[in-house]
This record gives sequence, C-alpha cells and structure tokens, in this order.
Amino acid sequence: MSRMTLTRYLIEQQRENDNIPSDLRLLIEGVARACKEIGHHVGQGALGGVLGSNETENVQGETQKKLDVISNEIMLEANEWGGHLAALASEEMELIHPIPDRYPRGKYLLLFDPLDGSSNIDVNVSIGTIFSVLECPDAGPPTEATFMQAGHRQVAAGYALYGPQITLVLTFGNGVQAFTLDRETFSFVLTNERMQIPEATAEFAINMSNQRHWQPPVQRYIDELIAGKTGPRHKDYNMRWVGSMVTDVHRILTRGGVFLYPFDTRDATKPGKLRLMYEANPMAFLVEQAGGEAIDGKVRILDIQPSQLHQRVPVMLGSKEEVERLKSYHA
Ligand code: AHM
Ligand code: MG
Repeated sequence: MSRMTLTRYLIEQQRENDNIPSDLRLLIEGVARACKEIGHHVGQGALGGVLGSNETENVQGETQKKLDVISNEIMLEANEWGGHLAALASEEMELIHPIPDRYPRGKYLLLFDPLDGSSNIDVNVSIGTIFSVLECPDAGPPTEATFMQAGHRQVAAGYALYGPQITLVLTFGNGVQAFTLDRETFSFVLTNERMQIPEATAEFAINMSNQRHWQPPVQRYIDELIAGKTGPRHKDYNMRWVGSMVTDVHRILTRGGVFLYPFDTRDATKPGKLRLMYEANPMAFLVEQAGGEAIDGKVRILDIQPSQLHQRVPVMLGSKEEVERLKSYHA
C-alpha cells in the first residue's frame, strides 16, 4: 500500500466522515509545518547556536531558553497568516496574540506550549510542542475571555515529539493517530491509526523529589506502588520520569502507565506545575481519546472551567485503573 501522508489522511477523513472541516485541516497542516521547522532547529543543537538561555523571563517567571523563544516565533509566523485563526496564545506570551489586521481572521483559536520540557534542551533529551484548538464563539475581536472554554470544547489537540524520531500525535475527537516524520521526504506518514492505552499498567511517572510536599492521597498511592508485590497492590511497579511531559505522555500512549504532577504544598500560589490550557487540556483530550483518563485528583481535567490563560492545575493521567484509584483516594 502506498504510504498515508498527513495531508492525504486528513483529506480522506474529511471525505469519509465529514469530521474535519477544511479550514481546521489546513490549520493543523500549518501547525505540522511549524513543528517540522522547530524539529529542524532542535536537531541542529549546538551547530545552530540554539542551546542555552536568553536573558528574558516568561510570564511564569521562568528564564526562557533560546529554543523557547525561537519555537514561539516559528509557531506565530507559521500560523498567523493562514486565515483560519482568530487569535493565538502561548506559554511564552503573557497576552493573547490576535491575528494582525493585514491577515484575514478565521474562526479558530490556537493555544500552544511551543517547546515543552525546556530543561531537557541542552542535555539532548526528547522535548516537544503541545497544541490545542478551540472554536472562536463570536465574530468580534477575540479577548482573553474568548479563550476561557473548558477542555471538552477542544476540536483538535496534539503534540510533536522531537526525539530519536519526530512524531506528530493528533486527535480530532475520533481516536488518536500518530505520524512519523520521514526525514528524506520531509513529510509526516501515518504509523499508528489508533493509539490505545491499556487499562492496567505497572509503570508510573512522578518527580519523586517532591514527595515531602504531596498531599495524603498521593502519598498513599505512591507508597502502595513502591511497596510492590508484598504491598496492597500485589505487583511490582517500575518508574520513569523524563521531565518532558510530551515524552512521558507519549510513552503512556504507546505502552500504558500513569503520569502525575500533583498539587503540592511548595508554593501556595501554584496549584500544580503544569498549565491547564496548553498542557493539561490537550494531553487530557488525547489520553481520553486513547481510552485513558485524566483528572486533577477529583475532577475530570476536560471539565475544568478556566479562569486564566496561564492557570496551573494538578494533573493525573493515563491508564484507567490507576486514575480511577487515584480518584477514589481523593474522594
Ligand atoms: P516547561 O513547559 O517549562 O518545559 O515545563 C513543563 C515540564 C513538563 O514537560 C514536565 O512534565 C515537567 O515540567 C517537569 O517538571 P520537573 O522539572 O519539576 O520534574
Ligand atoms: Mg510545558
């Protein structure tokens, strides 16, 4: 069979199921092009002068890496002219970015973390780009309030993973598809038409160095996993923590597992580390579409009504059995 490129897959889906409007398809193709370009810069590393930090801080008060800034620019430039978007928002920009007057305004909103896992850039460990697409409900110029929609209203979401392979993982609410970049033809080729997370797992991902700051339900849950075969779970668990959410989630979509960045008591102003709108929501959409679950402890991530563009949430996602158990411990 001839290879199924991203373009062909999206056109055929639109034809067969009528579930991907053409301007949404073109928008996603624009995002995919931007990811290829970011992937190129990531691959250049020291040769491209892209490693190391900028002198700047983002709205979260984090020092920006050069690649954070480069990736943000690429996402803006690749996506603002297409005519499919009303506005964009990014982890690296305090305010939303309305489409400049010189371009036509479309009906979608794009949110993204242009370069996720920034602490891994300089050490040559996998990193990624995460994105989420919402509809723009009104015809007037969008404001931050226009973005304040719960995650279940996303019409598409995905990530690009810059690892040994460059992988693009997408959902339009009809399962999860993975595409691998063919580095010779520079096109994304469908390599997994339906990613599925096994219901049960024996692998967990959490930053153990924060253990003393966790709340009792997470303390209990992790204690029980670590107790292994002789503990209440009666099996041995394995641990992985890459420190790039994209990579940790990709592993879970590929072979199962559970990922936690829970609420902790380190900083009263931060209810978790990860950001709802461009990290937790798109990942929760993908995980649910692959048969898993995603909660903040008590509530389904996709049902959280956002109140701020850069708000943080605790995140627990992955194999159903584990997330259900976490929910029961928090109840
Ligand atoms: P970033 O968007 O600034 O890169 O931060 C998000 C990342 C996630 O990819 C990852 O899961 C987490 O931060 C790791 O945090 P920690 O360094 O506390 O383990
Ligand atoms: Mg991030």
